[in-house]
Order: sequence, then structure tokens, then C-alpha cells
Amino acid sequence: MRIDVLTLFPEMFESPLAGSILKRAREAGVVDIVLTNIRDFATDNYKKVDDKPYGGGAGMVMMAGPVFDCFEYVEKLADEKGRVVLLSPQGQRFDQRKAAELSEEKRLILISGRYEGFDERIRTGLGAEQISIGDYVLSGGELAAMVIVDAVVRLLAGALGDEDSAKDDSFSDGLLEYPQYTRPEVFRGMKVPDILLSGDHGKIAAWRREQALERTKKQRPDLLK
Ligand code: 9D3
Repeated sequence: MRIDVLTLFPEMFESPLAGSILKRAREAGVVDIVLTNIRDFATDNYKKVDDKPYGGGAGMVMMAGPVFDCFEYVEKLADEKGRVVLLSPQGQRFDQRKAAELSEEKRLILISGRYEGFDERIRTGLGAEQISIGDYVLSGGELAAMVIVDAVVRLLAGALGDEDSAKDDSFSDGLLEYPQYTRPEVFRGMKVPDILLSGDHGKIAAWRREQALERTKKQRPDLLK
């Protein structure tokens, strides 16, 4: 997969991309992630990429020109057309299903914004879909883009060391994970449940299922509906 990210803050992506799974996936050639700075496509001497909203109101709006020029430059860097995603509080909520869907694509082009939003002609003109990562206010689209990159890339074949771990994740079966323990058997007086030490794999699987259900009911009843 190739992922292009258009952003005013490419340096924000450095640490996340240097982390273990994303780093390994890139080194293994599972994914190619290319960052392009929208500001490089500003046309005036001040490198201006935002302007006041027509009709008035607070804040600034991302100008169509620099984003369009940046997009058209990036689009030509590879043959594949790509699915265009605008990170926006107005978008559809990102979830594991959307991550799985995006992981099927050959190319993603993610556009993160700053300021109060994008000139509407960016969305309509580029035919972009909008994605939000949740109902809270971020300072910009960069962290949202990183969340999407991380969630998508770990689903790509060869990205994880253990091929089975992605499909075992919470949400993949619609339930939260069961409680996990590792050594020591007793920690500060708190003991590992006997059943996990019993060696009875049938009973262990049943216990885990029951715990997962119990937890989901208590913590996230919305997932059971
Ligand atoms: C006053 C209205 N605000 C919308 C809720 C303005 C506004 C705030 C923050 C507009 C853009 C932003 C920056 N956020 C994003 O670009 C963003 C975002 C988010 O804030 N929450 C969840 N997902 C996303 S994806 C992009």
C-alpha cells in the first residue's frame, strides 16, 4: 500500500512513523508512507495557506489553491489513483470496520487540515470522503491522520510479527478482550485466576469468552447492540 499524507506539519509524523510496527512495515516494504507539506504550494511571499471566511465569522479557512496544487502534485507521484480522505470533524466516525475497509486499498491520500476547516471546494473538487476519529475537538487533522495510518497499516499482511494477532483484537469479534495475566503467579497478594493455571484449554476458552462478554456488558454495552 502507498499512503500519501498532505499536511502543514509533516514533522509531527516523525515519531509515530519511527515506532515499532509502522517502522517495521515500512522497512519490510509493506507500506510506503509519503509526507508532503501543503505550505510548499503556497503561491505568495508569506507562504499563506489560510484566509478569512466569506460571510464573516471567527477563525481562518484553509485555502483551496495550495491544497489543490499540493494534491495534484502528489497524485502524479504514483500511477494508482487512490482513495482521497479529508480528515474533518464533519466526517463519518472512524472505526475498526472502516480501518479494515481502507486496508483493502492500494493507495490512500490523506489530507489533514488546520484552522477552522477547509474551503468547501476542496472536498467537492477532489471528490474526497471525510473521516472523523471521534466526537472531541483536536487542534488539527494530523493526529487523526496518524490514528488512521496506524490502525490501517497494522492490518496489512506482513505488518505484524505474529500474523494471528490482528484478528484476535478487541472489536474484530465485537467484544472487549478478556483479562490477561503474566508472571508472577502472585503479585502483591493478587493471584492469577486458578483456571488459567489449570491447563484445561476448553475451560480456559469458555472462561475467557464469559469474561469478555461480562466486561463488554459492563464497560461498553453499546457494542452488544
Ligand atoms: C467551532 C467548530 N469546530 C468544529 C468542531 C471547529 C474546528 C475545530 C477543530 C475545526 C477543525 C478542528 C480541527 N480538527 C480536525 O481537523 C479533525 C478532527 C477533530 O477535531 N476531531 C475528531 N476527528 C478529527 S479529524 C480532523
